Amino acid sequence: MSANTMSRNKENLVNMCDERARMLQDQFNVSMNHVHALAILVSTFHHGKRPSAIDQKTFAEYTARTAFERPLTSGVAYALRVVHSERELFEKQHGWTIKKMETEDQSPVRNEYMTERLDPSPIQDEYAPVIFSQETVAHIVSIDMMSGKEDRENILRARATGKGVLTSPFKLLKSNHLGVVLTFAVYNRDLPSDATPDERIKATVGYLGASFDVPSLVEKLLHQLASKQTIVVNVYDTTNSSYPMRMYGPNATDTGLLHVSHLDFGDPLRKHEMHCRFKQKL
Ligand code: WA2
Repeated sequence: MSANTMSRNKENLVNMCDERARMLQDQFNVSMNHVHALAILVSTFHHGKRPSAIDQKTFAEYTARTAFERPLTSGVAYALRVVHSERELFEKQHGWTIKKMETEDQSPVRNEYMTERLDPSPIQDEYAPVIFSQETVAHIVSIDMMSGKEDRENILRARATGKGVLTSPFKLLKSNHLGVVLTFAVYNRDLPSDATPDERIKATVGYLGASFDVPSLVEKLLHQLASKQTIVVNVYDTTNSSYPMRMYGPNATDTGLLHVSHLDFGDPLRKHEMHCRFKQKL
């Protein structure tokens, strides 16, 4: 192969990869902005009105009709902050008990009655039971999101920072592949941007979260583009550079030329990259 052809191939790979990375990042950013707007909606119409103007039915209808605004998400939900002293009254008012999240190894084959068969959450200082959900993630209603490691870390970081935060990739409930969860805290008042973490934690009333089913949604996005036959795309969480986690794409096969495009999903604590290769050795 001439040096000329090789540099043309390299240039092609760089362009295709950067274009895909930019598309994915843009769609992620758009989705994130709309999840943020949902957090403000809940703050305004659930916590800001007496009686609340939002119930499960309203939330389900509104989130279904605006799903097109959050192209990479598989569902959104709202978890309320409940301290232990309020648990009994909360459970009586809702007519269900706060459930513990089940990890994969504890989970036999589940059906639509899943949450009714989950164990009640053991006693904790506070809980984050899901009270509203988009229909697509109805299976998480009544589950204490603080009882799942990744969700809990997200909740604690979201409320202390006031920013949208991301988990590392993990297997979402009732899903067969890896995804990530995005969380925004909801506060009981409009906090100034320089509020301290302590002020934020005290003012927290709940958590608006979205799940990103990465493999199926990235697949859908890349499918809209030509050249699927030409290049292999992988997406990695490279937060821990010694242990990159593959979020999307096949187990990498080495076909020579590789290009890495940077991805920014808006959470400075997490690092992501897109890796592109030619399918055939050129
Ligand atoms: N949403 C959907 N599937 C999940 C999940 C989740 N978390 N966690 C595990 N599988 C209500 O941050 C608050 C959503 C959590 C928000």
